[in-house]
Amino acid sequence: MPAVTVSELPAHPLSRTAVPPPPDPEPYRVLGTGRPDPELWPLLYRELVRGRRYNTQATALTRQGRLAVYPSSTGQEACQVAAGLALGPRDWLFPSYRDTLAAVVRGLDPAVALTLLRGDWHTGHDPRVHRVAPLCTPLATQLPHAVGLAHAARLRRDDLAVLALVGDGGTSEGDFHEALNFAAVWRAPVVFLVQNNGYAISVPLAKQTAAPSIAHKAVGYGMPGRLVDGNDAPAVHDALTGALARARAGEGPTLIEAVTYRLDAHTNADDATRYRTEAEVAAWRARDPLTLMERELRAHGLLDDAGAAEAHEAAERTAAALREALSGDPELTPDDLFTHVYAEPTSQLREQAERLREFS
Ligand SMILES: Cc1ncc(C[n+]2csc(CCOP(=O)(O)OP(=O)(O)O)c2C)c(N)n1
Ligand SMILES: [Mg+2]
Repeated sequence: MPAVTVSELPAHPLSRTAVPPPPDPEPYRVLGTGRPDPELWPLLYRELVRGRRYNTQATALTRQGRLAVYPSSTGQEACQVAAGLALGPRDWLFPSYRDTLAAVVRGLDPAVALTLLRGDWHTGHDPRVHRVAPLCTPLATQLPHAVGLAHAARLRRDDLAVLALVGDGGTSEGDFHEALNFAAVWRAPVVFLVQNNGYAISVPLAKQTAAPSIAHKAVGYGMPGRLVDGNDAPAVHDALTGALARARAGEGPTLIEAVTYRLDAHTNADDATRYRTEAEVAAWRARDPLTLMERELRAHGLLDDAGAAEAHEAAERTAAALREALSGDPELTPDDLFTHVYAEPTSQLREQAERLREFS
């Protein structure tokens, strides 16, 4: 039999119709490009100010023993605020442990949003009412859940989009691959926002991936990849709004990489001076998302001292309400550890519950 070369064989059918465009060569920016939005920008600014205050207050509450742990999004507020505001009322948010602020901007009560981080076993809110999934600590596991919900919505012809948040470190998890692959094949209405803050605790991005950018990974899955300045709130908002509209229109998923920086340590339990220099932090502090937004608003005459003072007063009210809500000890029942594990507790669980009761 004559040898047949691979190119002579009938091609395997592929589901994609078009090769996705290459990702943005440089992070997409709106600030500094002379396109002010007098409605959106002041709103973004007020939420950025409130968000920063929320972060500092929650961190302070960990020092006072009122909160078990707080992974701060200080420095990443542009991503958080843009995520919370870009969603439509029917859309869903799937946050990670660092995305409390996005959930608050989406409408969750600021104190309720901290329920898990206070050490409770439940989220404190009903995900179906708020369309906010529980904050997810196991890295990237929120992504297949987000895709599942998005795919189910599409099958039901439910007109919504899902926004799933993940960190740069989370992109190395198998769940990231499975979620993006499934979403692209089935054109699930989902947007993946990677907040690339340069580190997974102490592990720098260079040790995480050899890809030219995280956005480039999109191409291999057959979806568009966007690279965005993650400290430019209008740019992140714009990229998200476009990708969510695309998802709702049945055009499939998008991967967005937002380049940002966590100005605080990984959590209150981490010492960031052990793995990054003061000079590096100072360089990013100079690109603080709040300062960038405020400078630009003032330059376009969209903010004056009175407006800034008003934003800070509103932020103080949020902080005061948070302090008040967390001023007492939560009422926790140790037995709750076992209550919802299985419909029928196993003999081992019953034994463990018994032992715990002896200690408490
Ligand atoms: C499956 C899993 N492995 C390891 C951890 C421990 N862990 C918690 S946060 C973290 C770093 C994650 O970094 P990144 O995804 O970049 O998010 P960031 O904390 O920077 O927002 C790790 C390894 C975890 N929570 N889940
Ligand atoms: Mg990170």
